[in-house]
Amino acid sequence: MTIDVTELAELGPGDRRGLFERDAGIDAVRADVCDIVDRVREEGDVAVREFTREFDGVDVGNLEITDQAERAYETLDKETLEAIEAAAANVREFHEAQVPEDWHEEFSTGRELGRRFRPIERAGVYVPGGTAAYPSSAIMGIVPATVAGVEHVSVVTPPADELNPVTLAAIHAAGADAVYSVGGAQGIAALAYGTESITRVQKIVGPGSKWVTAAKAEVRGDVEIDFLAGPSEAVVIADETANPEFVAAELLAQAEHDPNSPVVAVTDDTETADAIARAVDEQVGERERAEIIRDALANDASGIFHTRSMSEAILFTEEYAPEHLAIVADDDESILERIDSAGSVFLGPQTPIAAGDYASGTNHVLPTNGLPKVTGGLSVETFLRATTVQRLSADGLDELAGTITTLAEAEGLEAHAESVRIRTDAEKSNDDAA
Ligand code: HSO
Ligand code: ZN
Repeated sequence: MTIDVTELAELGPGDRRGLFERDAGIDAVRADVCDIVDRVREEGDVAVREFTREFDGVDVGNLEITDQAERAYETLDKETLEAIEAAAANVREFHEAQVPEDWHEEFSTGRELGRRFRPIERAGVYVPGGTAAYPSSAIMGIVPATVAGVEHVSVVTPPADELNPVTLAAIHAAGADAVYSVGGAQGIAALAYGTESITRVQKIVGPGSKWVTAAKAEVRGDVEIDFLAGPSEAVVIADETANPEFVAAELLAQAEHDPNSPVVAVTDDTETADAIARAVDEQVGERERAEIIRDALANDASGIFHTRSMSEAILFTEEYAPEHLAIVADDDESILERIDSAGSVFLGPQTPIAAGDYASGTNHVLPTNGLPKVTGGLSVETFLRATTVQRLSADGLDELAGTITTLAEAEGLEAHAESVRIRTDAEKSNDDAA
């Protein structure tokens, strides 16, 4: 069997750690990445070109390839172009529905408070290359930024002797303003600090290899980032109504991303567990990326687990906090009710995770490694900042004066207290004169 069924209750502490303490695997490359980032920061384009020669084996001419992306878009075959446009339209529609309205409200007499939302000015999107091409990630990173109203959206993507035309076309279709042929840690450093050819940005988003992720960790602080994401992961909660072949196909789909992609099925039904294991076994040999999938299935954080109850499966999932969660069970909504920690949830037998990966409209740039416990995925808000606004009337200030001056004096900040009193005293003498 490619993958065995494990009784969840019988897992030892070491196995549990393997499941729940996943990490982005960046520690091993951090020292090297630190050197790359420093050199790009100090030497700009020269260092970018040198690292590109060393790591990508490419002598880049112009780093900027914005025109090339436009040409790729114009010359792409009709079918692929229509798929890009259809996916981008759904992603745009879903993200437009997220745009928050500015608001203000009078909470008590003369105390008006509100929030307003404004886009950041310059965003950078990392579009991965590697063993698969990722035009979909271009859409997922760029579209929310444009919907938020970001004025300059720069993209970096790894160079190649022949750049992937679908990725380039998607970058253009999604609405990037500038595209640069630089990948890896050097791409992140260039966006973070700027070079002669690449303007620095205020926030960097998007998934990438462990070098990219380590570089994002390195530049964080000097520039905002979305979050540190590791390889794709999925948990499927199944009950006896689930089609085991569909469940197996879900596991294999996310497993093909990376040998370190953790994929899990958890079910309270013994027969379903066995049937999923058999289906995985049958399907894996038929997949083009079978080797990667086999490695992913052998991962410490992968498995097919049988639980004694659905509650046990739910508690497991909550602790796992997966990037993707598919719930294929009769009472999927009530199971969902009991789960707070997942990046993106897929309900019912006809909702493959691939729908969210490409085309339904939700974003596929999602937190992994348990990060769904503290953050959601990429959204319009990623590119907005909220400002609070307030106005008090004389009555409104009067109402608050005692509270403010008492606390200000408790802090030893007498001038703060005075900035209130100077107003309330003036009001009082006005009233007395009237
Ligand atoms: N599942 C990946 C996104 C992706 N899948 C891109 C296919 N292409 C990370 O959520
Ligand atoms: Zn995927």
